[in-house]
Amino acid sequence: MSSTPAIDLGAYWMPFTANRHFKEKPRMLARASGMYYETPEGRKILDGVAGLWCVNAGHGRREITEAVSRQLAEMDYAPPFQMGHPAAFELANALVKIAPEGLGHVFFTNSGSESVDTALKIALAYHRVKGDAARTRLLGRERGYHGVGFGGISVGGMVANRKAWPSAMIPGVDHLRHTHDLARNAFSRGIPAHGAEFADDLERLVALHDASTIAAVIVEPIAGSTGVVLPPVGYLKRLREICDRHGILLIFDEVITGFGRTGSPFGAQEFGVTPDIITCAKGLTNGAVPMGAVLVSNKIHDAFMQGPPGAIELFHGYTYSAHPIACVAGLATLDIYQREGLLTRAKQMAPAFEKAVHALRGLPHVIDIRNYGLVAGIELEPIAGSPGKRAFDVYLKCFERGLLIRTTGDIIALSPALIIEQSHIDELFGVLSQVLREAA
Ligand code: PXG
Ligand code: PLP
Repeated sequence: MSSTPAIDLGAYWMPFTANRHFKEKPRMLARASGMYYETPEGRKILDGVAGLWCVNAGHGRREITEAVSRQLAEMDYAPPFQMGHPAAFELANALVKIAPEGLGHVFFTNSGSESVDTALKIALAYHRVKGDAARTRLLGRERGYHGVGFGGISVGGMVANRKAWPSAMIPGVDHLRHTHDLARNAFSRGIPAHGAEFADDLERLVALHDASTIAAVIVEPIAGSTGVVLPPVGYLKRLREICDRHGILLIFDEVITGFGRTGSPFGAQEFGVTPDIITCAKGLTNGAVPMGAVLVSNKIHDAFMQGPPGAIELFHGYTYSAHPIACVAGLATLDIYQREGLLTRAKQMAPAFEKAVHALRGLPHVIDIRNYGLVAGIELEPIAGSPGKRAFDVYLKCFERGLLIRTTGDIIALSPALIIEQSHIDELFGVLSQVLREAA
């Protein structure tokens, strides 16, 4: 058990963190294995959120480590523009195999944010190559999170991520209303019954802007970051129908719902709705190496392949697109998912997880509990005048007692690794219910 050597915490500007508060009393992690983190002092922390919704196969997977070290020794880097390396093609093929039918092509990025920017750019360019260049509007949804690029914050619907940059928003964006409806759907188990009609908000925007100006709609099948907002029964199907009626592309942002979180490889399959584009990241490499991907329909891809031979079809890409280290990490990860049946394991574990999370009903300040697959949201009544404080205090107390959760506003989000066993469920909800019981 080594203790932390004194580190100067000044230089590192931490992302999405209360830097000054953190640096007064830092929470450090040093090691990870399976369902647990360990602090530098050797304290075990049960990981209730798969890192940050990404370590779906659990921590410290040897197969990934070995694939990465092998690849580093063999070839550290290869330029992705006008050059290829085998693992890039292999990973694209492996992804297409688990993707919904018809999404036959893959563009690689390094994060969810880059996947979103890429997807939005492909959608705009698609209409242009089709001779429909007036379709320039992008539609997002209130309470959507699509990363932090300028494209992502523009279609995103979280005020804190938008308010500092009003003039930097990309033009022509509008938003559907969100689907959170506590009055009708509180304490739903699985998909909530009410709210398919929220999809008709797309018809309102079509009536306002005219379909001929709208390129694409982007939504998360389940909104994760804003506190686990589930799609009501029939909602996603209705969105798909309205998009089809008006020639609008449908993009599912599956950065969180991808790779087994819902009980299917992608939310698209779980909810029986096929979008034109899927963005993903996180679980693609089990969080071990940064990587994102954009899965694109054959229809869209093929439209780009009509130009003069020898011409570059899409002027877009990153220095680290299809980085060899990320590609082999992705291949090793998909292999683990397949071998261990993890892409559908959430279905098996969901009943026990659901039972445990709904047992928190009735604890102080709990105003809603919702769940699907291996994700759950627990909404607390905010303290008047201090939004977010109640949940953050729960977060701090849980960490002290050996449990890592995630909070957003006054909502607790849980998204454990898909390898979770009943004993971890018992431990997780044992700590959480105790902390909630003590909550002020
Ligand atoms: N889209 C969705 C749906 C996401 O959940 C991104 C895009 C951006 O991915 P990158 O890799 O650029 O972060 C995400 C990321 C949280 C939390 O608090 C969630 C995310 C990121 C950070 C925090 O729940 N999701
Ligand atoms: N800025 C400069 C000056 C660059 O040369 C590049 C890439 O060559 C970038 C930004 C983009 O970096 P990346 O491809 O890693 O996104």
